[in-house]
Amino acid sequence: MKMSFRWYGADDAVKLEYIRQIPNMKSIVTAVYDVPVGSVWNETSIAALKNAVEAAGLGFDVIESVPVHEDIKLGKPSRGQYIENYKENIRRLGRAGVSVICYNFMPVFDWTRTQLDKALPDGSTTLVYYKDQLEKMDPLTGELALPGWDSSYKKEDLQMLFDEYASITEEDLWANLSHFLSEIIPVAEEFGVKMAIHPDDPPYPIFGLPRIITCEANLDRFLKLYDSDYNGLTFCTGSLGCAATNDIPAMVDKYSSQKRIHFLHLRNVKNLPDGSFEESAHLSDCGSLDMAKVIKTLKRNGFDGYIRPDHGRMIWGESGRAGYGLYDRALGAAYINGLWEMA
Ligand SMILES: [Mn+2]
Repeated sequence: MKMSFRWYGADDAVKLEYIRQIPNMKSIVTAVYDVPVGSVWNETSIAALKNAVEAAGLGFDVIESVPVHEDIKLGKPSRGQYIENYKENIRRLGRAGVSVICYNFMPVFDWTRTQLDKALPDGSTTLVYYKDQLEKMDPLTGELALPGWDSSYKKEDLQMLFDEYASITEEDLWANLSHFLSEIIPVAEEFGVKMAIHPDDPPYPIFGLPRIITCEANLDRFLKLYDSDYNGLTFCTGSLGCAATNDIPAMVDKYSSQKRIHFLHLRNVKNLPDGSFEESAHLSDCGSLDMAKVIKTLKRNGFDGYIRPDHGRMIWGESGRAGYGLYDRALGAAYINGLWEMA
């Protein structure tokens, strides 16, 4: 496995120099943020990122994410141009040496939590999803905004998107995803870039919007949509693991033995009886997932892709981007290293 770490670019409070000091750190996971979703990324911006990362002694290998424009997910006639732009991004990133692109196919909202700074008994703070909090939230009134949302949406835009998705069934979403893959995977193959879809987080519909990358049956279906090594997974243990019906070690076993996992997000999650969950420290004992079993399985199956510690808590007085502080993610990396060495 190759250890990696997410970095948000030059204005990230977590410096590349610090990331490099984490033992066994090989690669940076990052993205270009200076153009709107759906646009072609500037080659100069890609080159600047690559230069910064490589100057710090780290690899420029994994992009998270190249976001998918809503018109592609909705299957609108305008998707053609957005798909062409997406292909051009794959070409440009492939030429820059990127080998894995993470993306997701979640309508409108990315990952969703109801609170970003829930205090735990040990004094750390973490991201949580409490069902009773969610029920009081209405994305269209905006009275209670969710933390992970794209705040660039205006209320009118959101209403329009919700209206458009009202007629989109899960089967429509599958068809639109299938079309997208049929267009982009041949380009990914040509340019040596492994596409790695991130599961939906949480892995079930919210606010009446369909979600399909959610469980083993659907991951099987996804991989069959386009049978190529270049059509693979970002296996996120925390996203899939907050549905108690997902057997995470068994799924890791299946998809890593099929060589369809190109990138992993490793984090633990503590599932509560009502379906709510709290992001916990990485250690198995702190949450609901058997992290040691996940690592043992990867090692047994000869996994040689990228792993990054996922969200961490805020500890030791650190402030900044929720989930993306240095300290707890570095502890996560150290823990993963330890499990790997022992496995
Ligand atoms: Mn993830």
